[in-house]
Amino acid sequence: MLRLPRVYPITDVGITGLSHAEQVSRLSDGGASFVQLREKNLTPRDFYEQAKVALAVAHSRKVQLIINDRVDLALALQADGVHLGQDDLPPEAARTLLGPQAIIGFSTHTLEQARKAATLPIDYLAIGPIFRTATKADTAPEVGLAGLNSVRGAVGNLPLVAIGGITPANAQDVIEAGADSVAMISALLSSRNIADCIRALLLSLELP
Ligand code: 3NM
Repeated sequence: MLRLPRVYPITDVGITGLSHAEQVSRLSDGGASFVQLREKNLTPRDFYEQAKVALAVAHSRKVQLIINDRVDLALALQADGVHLGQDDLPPEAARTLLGPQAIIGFSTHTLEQARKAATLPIDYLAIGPIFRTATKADTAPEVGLAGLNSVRGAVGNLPLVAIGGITPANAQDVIEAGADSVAMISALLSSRNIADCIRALLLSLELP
């Protein structure tokens, strides 16, 4: 079973003004061992080129790197895995293409979706948005801490990542409500020092 770090950082070029590779480098400086590359604006070709550099940085630092949405890029780059949304290639198809070793994560937004997802060939489930977020447009309604707790109960011991509106101030509550890991974009990437921010978070949320 996949053991995720307590903090699940996701890159965002718009927020940081930094390349994906530079973000991986700073996150790794702060102790990140797992990063998702998320890119919503570049062409597949440009994302491929940027992700290639980011992956070289990640693997030189023993950081696992997964690609948001794009199974083709994950496959072409030999990334560690892919994170899929409800409208991406189905997880079963991604598993067939990427093989048994790849990490496959899957986003859900309701208890019902989470229940269904628990039977799929995935390594972890994401549920969100937990709180209101400005980072992603058109999100589903907020799940809240009580909703997160219900999802935890419904998916057994499948690794569970909470996402959406999570900050250093509420991360502990999110873990206590049942998340194994907290995904963070804006609260982490808009901090003055990304490495210091994730280092402090990892320390404060340490696994038992
Ligand atoms: N997915 P922030 S919410 C990428 O609900 C993403 O599935 C969500 O960014 C979902 O940490 C979200 O800045 C944005 O709130 C998370």
